[in-house]
Amino acid sequence: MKISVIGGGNVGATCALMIVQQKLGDVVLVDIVEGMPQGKALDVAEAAPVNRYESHILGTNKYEDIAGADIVVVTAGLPRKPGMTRMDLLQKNAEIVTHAAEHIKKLAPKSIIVMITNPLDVMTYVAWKVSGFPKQRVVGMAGVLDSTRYRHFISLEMKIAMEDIHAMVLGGHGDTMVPLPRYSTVSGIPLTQLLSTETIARLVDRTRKGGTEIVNLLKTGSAYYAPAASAVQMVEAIVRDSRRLLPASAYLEGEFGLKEVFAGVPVIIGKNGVEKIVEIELTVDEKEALRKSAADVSEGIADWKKITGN
Ligand code: TXD
Repeated sequence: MKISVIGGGNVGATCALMIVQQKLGDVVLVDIVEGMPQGKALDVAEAAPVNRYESHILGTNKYEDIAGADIVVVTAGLPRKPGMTRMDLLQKNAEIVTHAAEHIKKLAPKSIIVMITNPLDVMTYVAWKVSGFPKQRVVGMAGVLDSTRYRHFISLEMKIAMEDIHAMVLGGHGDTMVPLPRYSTVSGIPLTQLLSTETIARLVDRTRKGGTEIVNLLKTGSAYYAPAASAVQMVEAIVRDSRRLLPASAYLEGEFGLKEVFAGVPVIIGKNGVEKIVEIELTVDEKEALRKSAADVSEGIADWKKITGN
């Protein structure tokens, strides 16, 4: 397997490290900053004798090196800077993602794209549109991260092993994400039977603000260990064709009553990318929350179309 990671910043470099550590394939790490991806790749390679992985890792400034990749993880983008509006960030990152997607289309036409760059669901749409790939081969990572954060908070609250906790967080990646306590379980027991409504609401709120909590602590930059681990879990599901059922951003054509938008929904991930969207039953409130969340994404997509005339 050849796995390319576009963007060698915090998330990209951590993804590259985790991919080789988990022996998922050879990695090509691309960034526009001269020397940086080369340096990080060499650093990761130098840990191989101690960590015992044999995968090859190449750091490069040339997109040409992604040729023939099976999977491309896109983390390239700018973080929001002071004074920058959401629209400014959308425009800048859409340019970067467009540039990446054009190269992916040309150089790795059979690959599966795993998007990470924010605003996630809109950028996944941009990558899908620009690459012209079938919808199954473009998927965004957010739900796994939101769910793993939620699982961590449940585990802390209940003092129960994390591996017994499963959680489902749907919707767009952002303040309007939709955690589903009814579908979150501890060894099969619904969370709603184990915790009070108030406690669940508190954990949901912390999950919703999980990204901001880390940003406020770090002062510069945003989270990257859990985001990278989440992206690599999706990469693993593709590489091993393990058909994991995970929440991820997928293109919707009527599922959950939503159309022409990417949003976080339960999907089965395997060697073809999104093998299936699993339509689960939602209450009226949950449906409305998902609709609202997807409406935010649609607005972002409309903004991008306006800017680019697409
Ligand atoms: O849940 C999620 N999807 C997210 C998303 C969780 C965490 C981070 N999330 C977003 O991922 C974040 O808001 C950013 O949009 C991306 C990457 O985050 P990261 O923390 O890795 O940002 P960095 O460290 O600034 O790295 C971005 C790199 C940087 O090294 C740039 O030089 C590079 O992207 N970059 C490029 N690489 C290749 N090609 C082009 N055109 C390019 N432009 C910038």
